Amino acid sequence: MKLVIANKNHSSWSLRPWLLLTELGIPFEEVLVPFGKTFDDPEWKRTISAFTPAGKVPALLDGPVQVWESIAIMEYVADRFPEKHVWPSDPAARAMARSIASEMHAGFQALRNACPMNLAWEHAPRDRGEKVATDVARINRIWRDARERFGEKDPSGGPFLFGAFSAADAMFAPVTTRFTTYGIRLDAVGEAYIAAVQGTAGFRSWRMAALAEPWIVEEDEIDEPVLVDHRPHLRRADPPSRSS
Ligand SMILES: N[C@@H](CCC(=O)N[C@@H](CS)C(=O)NCC(=O)O)C(=O)O
Repeated sequence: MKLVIANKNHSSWSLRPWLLLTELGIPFEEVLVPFGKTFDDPEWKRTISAFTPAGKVPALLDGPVQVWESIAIMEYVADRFPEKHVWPSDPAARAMARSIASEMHAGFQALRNACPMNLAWEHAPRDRGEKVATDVARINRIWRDARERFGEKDPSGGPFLFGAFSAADAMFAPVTTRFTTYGIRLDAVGEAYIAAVQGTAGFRSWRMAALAEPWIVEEDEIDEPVLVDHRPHLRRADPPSRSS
């Protein structure tokens, strides 16, 4: 199988299936097509369109089978590798896992727009508006509910939403980085969950590769003072073009 992705520093959708495959120990070949200066760079679109009719990443190629949309990729992997337990085995846990994964896939636009994924920097906390605060509160609530109802009772004893790592964790992994990057604090359950996701071998390896990337995508670099620069070797030529 080949997984087509883009820049690890910026492509939150790419991270989701990549982390799922990596954490579940499913072998795949990574094909990374770096964005141009913007996300709709025509050259990038042309290259990506050879892999997926949707012209976006991620895309999974399995022989003649093409799968796109992160959630469809996860369902394909679940069908293809039933022994890997992409979703929790318990039907009630699985129902919640699919519900919250879908909620993530379709929602939280305010948070996603205001706080683009960027593993390179950390910014000072600040009021990012009511809609962002509503998204943050809902995500914290989801994590708390999943841990209380299922995660804490799972025989695996794992620290993830449903105990053992599942597709639900892969869907929320990029959000954990937004909280870190933008200094957004959660309750104790939320903070422990962020540490668990970011402590996985898969996430640490993704992050290391992201910080070593030589690319800047101006669209996703926000105009705020940088408290911590995890990529000091890479200085942008021009000031950021966008403020949030
Ligand atoms: N709903 C899609 C979103 C995919 C997406 O927007 N990917 C971004 C990269 S993180 C992309 O390809 N952007 C390029 C574009 O929109 O042209 C999914 O779940 O896979």
